[in-house]
Amino acid sequence: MTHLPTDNEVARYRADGAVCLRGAFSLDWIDRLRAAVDVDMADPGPMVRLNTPAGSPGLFFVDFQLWQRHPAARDFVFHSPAREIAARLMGSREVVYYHDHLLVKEPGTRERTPWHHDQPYYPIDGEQIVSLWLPLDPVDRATCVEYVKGSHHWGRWFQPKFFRQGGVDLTVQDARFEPLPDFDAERDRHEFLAWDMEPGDVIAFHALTLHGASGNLSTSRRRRAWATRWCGDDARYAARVGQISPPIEGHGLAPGDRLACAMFPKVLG
Ligand SMILES: O=C(O)CCC(=O)C(=O)O
Repeated sequence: MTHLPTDNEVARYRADGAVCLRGAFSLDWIDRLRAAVDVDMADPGPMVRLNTPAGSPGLFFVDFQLWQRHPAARDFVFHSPAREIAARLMGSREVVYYHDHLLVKEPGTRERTPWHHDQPYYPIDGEQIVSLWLPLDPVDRATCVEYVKGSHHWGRWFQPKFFRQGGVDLTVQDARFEPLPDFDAERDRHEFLAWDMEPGDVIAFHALTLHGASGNLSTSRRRRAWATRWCGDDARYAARVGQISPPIEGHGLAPGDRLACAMFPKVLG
C-alpha cells in the first residue's frame, strides 16, 4: 500500500521546503537499494567523485545515475511509491525523472556536505522540482542533512560549488547567482530542520531549499543515502553557460522544451 503524503505533510513541504515522511518505503526497497549501492561502489559509474583526500579517515563517495545501471534503482524510479509521492507534493499531473545522486559517508568521514541548494546546478527552470533523500542506514539528527527552513521562498539563487573541501565554484553562470553565505555563522538568524531517521523514512525537499550536512560522526555506522530528483508540469529545459552538475549530456533538448525524453523519462501522467 502506498503511503501518500497527508495534507499536513504537503503543507509542510510547501511552507518549509523540506518534510520528513515516515515509513514511506518498505524495507524490501531499502534492502534492494543497499545491495545496488554496494555493487555500484565496487564498480562505479563514469561520473563518480571521491570527496575525501587520500590519507584522511572514512570516505565521502558520490556517484550518479544508478537507475541506468542497477535494476533495483531502475525499478524504484518506475515502480516504487516515489512517483506518486513526488506528484502529490509538487501538485503536478505529470512526473519526469531527472536524475539520481548517491552520497555515501563511511564511518569517521570528516568531510561536510557544504551549504548549497540544488537548482542552480541544474539546467532547469520551474517551481516543481522535488528531491527525495532516502537514507539506507539509520541516521541521527547530527548526521542527517540539515535544511534552512523556508529558504526556497527567498527568491535567491546562490553560486553552485563543488562538494570537495574548500570547493571551488562551478563555471556555470547566471545573472541570478549570489555568493553563498556561511549559514553556520548565521545560525541565530535561521531555523534549521533535521531529523533522526530510520530506513524507510525519506526527506522530500524543494530544489531551492538550502541544505548541508556534517561528516559521518559515527565511527561504526555507514551513512548511505540515495537522492532522487523528480520534476513536474512546469519544469522546462534551460540552457546554461558553463558547467552544470551532474554533467548529463546527449538528451537533445532545446531551451523551453518540456523535459520528458529517453534520458529524463516520464514516469507518471
Ligand atoms: O547526503 C548529503 O550529504 C547531501 C545531500 C544533498 O546535498 C542532496 O541530496 O542534494
